Amino acid sequence: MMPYRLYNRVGSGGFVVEAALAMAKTDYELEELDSRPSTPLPESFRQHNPWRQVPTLILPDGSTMSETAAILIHLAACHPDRGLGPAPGTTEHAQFLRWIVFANVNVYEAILRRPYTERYTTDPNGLEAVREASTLRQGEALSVLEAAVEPGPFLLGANMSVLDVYVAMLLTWYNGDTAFPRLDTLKAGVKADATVGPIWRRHFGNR
Ligand SMILES: N[C@@H](CCC(=O)N[C@@H](CS)C(=O)NCC(=O)O)C(=O)O
Repeated sequence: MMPYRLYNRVGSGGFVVEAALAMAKTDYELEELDSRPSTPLPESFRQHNPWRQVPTLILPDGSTMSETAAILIHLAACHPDRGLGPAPGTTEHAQFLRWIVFANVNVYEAILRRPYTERYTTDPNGLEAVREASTLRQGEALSVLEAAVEPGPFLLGANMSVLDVYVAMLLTWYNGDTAFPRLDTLKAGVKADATVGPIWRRHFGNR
């Protein structure tokens, strides 16, 4: 079996997949693309992912996975004793799935409308309005996650899972001015984690 191979670039969404691989204590290799966050990837990247996005993960059997939420759920299932997420079939797992998908389709997607605005309108005069709506929608979705941190400090309670690492990353990218004190506490817990903290700092510094 080959090690996992993760295609990403520093400061991009593959951070959370790298963190999950480290939490799984499994072998992995990083393929870091020479590309700035918030810009399209080189056309040649389509050979790895037809949607031309990172994270893209090559599994030990040589098959390819993309889509952050799917990758996180898969890694948690493959490494059940490493604390990536709760056991399938439990109430906690239902919430784990719920919030990972929510973060992906509502928060991550809203964030993307800002750097990639031209994908969301054909009106050259409408770009700024799309960006403003993006920030509002990010805030609305993060408010739902903020309320879901109950009793905390993490989304599923006392134990940090890859869901929290994902939400902390998305919170860091939020560019609005709404305060999310519970999510700030969650993020502080993620950054303080002995395994995830160093990876965080390599991607996001002190943010
Ligand atoms: N739905 C995808 C979104 C991934 C995504 O948007 N990745 C960004 C980097 S954070 C990217 O590859 N952007 C280049 C592009 O979309 O052209 C996921 O959840 O993994």
